[in-house]
Amino acid sequence: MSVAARAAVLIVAFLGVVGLGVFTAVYYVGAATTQLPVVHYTASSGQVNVVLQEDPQNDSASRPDWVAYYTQDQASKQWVHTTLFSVPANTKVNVTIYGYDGCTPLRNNYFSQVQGTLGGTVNLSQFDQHGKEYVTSKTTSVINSWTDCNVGHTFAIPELGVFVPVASPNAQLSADNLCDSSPCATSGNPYAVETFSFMSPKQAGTYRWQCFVPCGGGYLDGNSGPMGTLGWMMGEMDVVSS
Ligand SMILES: [Cu+2]
Repeated sequence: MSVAARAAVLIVAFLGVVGLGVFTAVYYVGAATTQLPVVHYTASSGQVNVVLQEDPQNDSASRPDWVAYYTQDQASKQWVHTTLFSVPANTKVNVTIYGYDGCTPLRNNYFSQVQGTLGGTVNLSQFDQHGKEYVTSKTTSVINSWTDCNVGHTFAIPELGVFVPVASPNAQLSADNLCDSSPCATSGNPYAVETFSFMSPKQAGTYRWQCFVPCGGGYLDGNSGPMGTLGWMMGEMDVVSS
C-alpha cells in the first residue's frame, strides 16, 4: 500500500473513532441530561420545603420499568418526573420524601445511619394500603435495612455530607401491595413518609444528589440504568443566591 493510501486509511479510521465518540456522548450522555424540567423552590421565613417521592416504576414512554424519583411543584402540587430542583442558598431546607417503592436491603448497611441532617435524625411514618398508620412520627437516627426490610432507596448529597436512608413499606406490603401506577398517590397504596432538614450551603452552585441503593434492576450489580441517569435515581440540587 502506498504511503498516501495508508494515510487515507488512517484518517478514515481516525474519523470513525471520533464519530463514534461524538455519537456516544450525544446519544447516551446528552440524551439523559436534556429536556428535564427544573422545579424551583422558594423560601418563606428562611425555610424552603422540598417534596419528593420514589416509585417502583414511572410514567415515561422510554423507561417505564425503571425506579424513579418525582419532584413536586411548589405551587401546583403536580408531580414532575425530574430530579432537578433549586433552593436558595443559606436556607433551612425541609425535605419530605414519600417512599412507595418496596424494600431492598442496603448493600452497605453503613447507609442505614442518618448523616448530615439537622439533629442527625429523620422523622418517619408508615401507612398500609388502607391508610392505616402502623408507624407514627418516629424520630430516629437509624433505619436499619438489615434487621427489617424497610429501606427503598437513599437520598444523599455527598458534597454536603447528607446521607439519608429512605423508608419503604414493610416487607409484606412490599411483596404484595405496592403502587403500580406513577406518580403514586397516598390513597390505596402503602407508603412511608420521611421528613428531615439540612442547611443549604452559603455557596451557590450545583450539588449532585444520588441514591446509594444499587437499584438498577437488570444492570450489572444494579449500578447502571436509573442509578446513573438524571431524572431517575440521580439528580442535581441547584443552590441559588438568595
Ligand atoms: Cu435507588
